[in-house]
Amino acid sequence: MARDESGIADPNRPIIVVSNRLPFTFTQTDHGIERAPSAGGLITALEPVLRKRGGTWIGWPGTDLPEAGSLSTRGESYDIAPVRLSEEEIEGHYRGLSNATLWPLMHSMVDRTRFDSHDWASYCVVNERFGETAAAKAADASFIWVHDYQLMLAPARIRRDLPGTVIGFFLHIPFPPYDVFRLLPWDRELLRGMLAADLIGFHVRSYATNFFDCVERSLGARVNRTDGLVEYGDHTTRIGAFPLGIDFELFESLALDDGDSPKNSDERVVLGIDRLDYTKGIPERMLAFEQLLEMHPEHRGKVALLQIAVPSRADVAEYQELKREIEGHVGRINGRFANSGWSPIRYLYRAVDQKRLCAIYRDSDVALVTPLRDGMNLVAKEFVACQVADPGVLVLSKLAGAAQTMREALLVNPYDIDGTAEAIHRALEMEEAERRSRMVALRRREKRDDIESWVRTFLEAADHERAELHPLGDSDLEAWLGDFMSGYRLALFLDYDGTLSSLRDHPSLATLSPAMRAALEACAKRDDTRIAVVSGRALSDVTSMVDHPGLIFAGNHGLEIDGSDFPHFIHEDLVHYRNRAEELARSLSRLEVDGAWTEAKGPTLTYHYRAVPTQNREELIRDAHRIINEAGYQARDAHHAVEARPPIGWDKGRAVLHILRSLYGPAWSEHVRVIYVGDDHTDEDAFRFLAGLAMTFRVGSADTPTAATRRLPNVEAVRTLLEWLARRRVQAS
Ligand code: ADQ
Repeated sequence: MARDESGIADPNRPIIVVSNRLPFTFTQTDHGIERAPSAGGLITALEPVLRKRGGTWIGWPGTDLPEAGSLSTRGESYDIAPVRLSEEEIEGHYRGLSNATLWPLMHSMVDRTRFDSHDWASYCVVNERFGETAAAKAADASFIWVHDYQLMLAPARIRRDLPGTVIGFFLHIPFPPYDVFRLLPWDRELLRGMLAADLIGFHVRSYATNFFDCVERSLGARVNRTDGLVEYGDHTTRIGAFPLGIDFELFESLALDDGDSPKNSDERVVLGIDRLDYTKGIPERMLAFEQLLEMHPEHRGKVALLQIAVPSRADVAEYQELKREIEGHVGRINGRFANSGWSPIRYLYRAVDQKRLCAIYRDSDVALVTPLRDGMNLVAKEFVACQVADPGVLVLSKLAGAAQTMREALLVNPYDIDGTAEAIHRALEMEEAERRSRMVALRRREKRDDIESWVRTFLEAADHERAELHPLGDSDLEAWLGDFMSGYRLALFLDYDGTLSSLRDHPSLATLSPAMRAALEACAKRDDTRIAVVSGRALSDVTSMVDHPGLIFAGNHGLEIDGSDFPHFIHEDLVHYRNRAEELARSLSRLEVDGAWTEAKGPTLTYHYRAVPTQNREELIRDAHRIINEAGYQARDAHHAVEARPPIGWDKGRAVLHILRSLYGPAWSEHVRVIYVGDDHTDEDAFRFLAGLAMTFRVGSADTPTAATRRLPNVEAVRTLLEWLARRRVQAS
């Protein structure tokens, strides 16, 4: 159902765009700050949208300007909000992680990919800044649209400040298969960063499919591929394919203008236009053209390859090397075939203005768009829009996103040099009737699916109630746990607060719901199942809250354990720390202001500040940490609380191991399957300890990382899990 009050898709509504680059590159000159349009597909696509609708574009101005903070829009119908980056950040975030890691990896060019943890640190800092700036500049906006691979963590940062704002994310480059994406040491972080958005768009379905595989297999998220939904923790994200289009009418009208023609007399032109980038397959294209002249000498003297490459990332060594390689091919091929009146390759290393570009598209006989991998590729679409007279032929790489829809093009494998040469030959020989039929179909589609239609479709998809996946059900649990548990007994470990009971203002209010109690009892009745409740509460407290005789209870994060048929355990340092905790409680009592209070739990204690007004919390939390640390305890943050724990290397992980060994002996892992469910970071000790040994679930929000195998959205999902476990077939005793 559309959200009336947000009206995100309203064409008169300004939009907020966040992308790495602003649409203009600014440079400091002797005459002040000068600006030039930025190059590249993202800008070509979005600039006209902002120009028509108005709004704000948040991005890096392309250089570190002393006055960058005061850049004005100067005559544009939208605002510009610059994000400043230091030279070191440009190196780490932009040249490093964005362009030396993500760019090649996302294009499945693994051998070119560099992994450097300093770059990653810089990427995190810069994404933090972009997110912070966007949240501040667009605090009142109902919708923020983040773009591309340089900002994959930004949605999560914006979400922290603006929990209710609709966040969209669009990836302009491919999303690679799971086996490639997981090579990245920070794959999970990036996936989590993106999943904070409400809507994630890719160019084509296969990228969305790869994304589903990654979030499912690397994060353990729950997915519904048919409806395009991913549930991770308590947040659900819509996923969709939104093939980007161009401003068809603009390109068509520029082509209809009488512009300069690149033609020399009746020479036929095969055209290549690209940013100078190794993904675009420019050397391979030249080799294919050379092969054409080799295999079909009738084209010699009659056909030329016009290659126009716009400089890109020219300060990066790899791009300089590519430039030299291309120049080498041009020299060699021209040297080999040229005669006094004809050169086979004309090569221009520069940007061309849009009007001239359109005339070149219009007057070319063949467009050779042969990237080795490309998210979409707008050049193919621009060429089609400009075929207003005698239509040319589009030869298009199968490995460009554009090939998924532009099926009337001659599709080629750019790595197959002979095959591409044959396709060029076929294009040059194609009869007018066939050329026309193919071009009519291509043009009709691009005219219909133009940039406006793309924006509208994306915004309409964003303009929905927050998505929700169907509740966790038997089929999910069967898929996750069926094989894992089959034939084994079960040891089930459950945290209490936030896992078995919802979090409340005061611990005494967090009681078990009747349905949860019934599910727990049904599991506890089974001969093949042992259940331990592992809590930060004092042992007596958690025992009385659950009040079930058949269970094992671990209190104080496992310092004290007791239960039916279980040898009572008390950690050897417990008495010592029980005495010291009284002293600590006295020191903390002076922080018991504004409703804050200290819960004494024997050897540990918890300082609760849930009732304290938000603006007064920071200082109290800092002081609580200090006092706890000075008393020789470890301070750890919990849900609206700071916990003080004895520094004795004992935690929920150790407690779980102790219980498993006591119940099943040292070879416990051969006899029993283990499931652990918890909701806060004290459970992370158990998740880490059990990694690879058990199925672990973290309950609740996904705003912090977890070592758990999977997440569950809420306490209701925990109940569903227990009900499923209670129903499963009885295993050997
Ligand atoms: P790019 O890799 O930049 O974009 P592409 O989609 O082809 O690739 O866009 C290039 C743009 O630059 C086109 O609009 C083209 O007209 C322009 N251009 C190229 N050479 C030029 C020249 N010499 N002079 C002037 N203009 C020139 C990224 C992804 C793509 C995706 C786009 C949009 O890599 O796969 O299609 O974003 O999402």
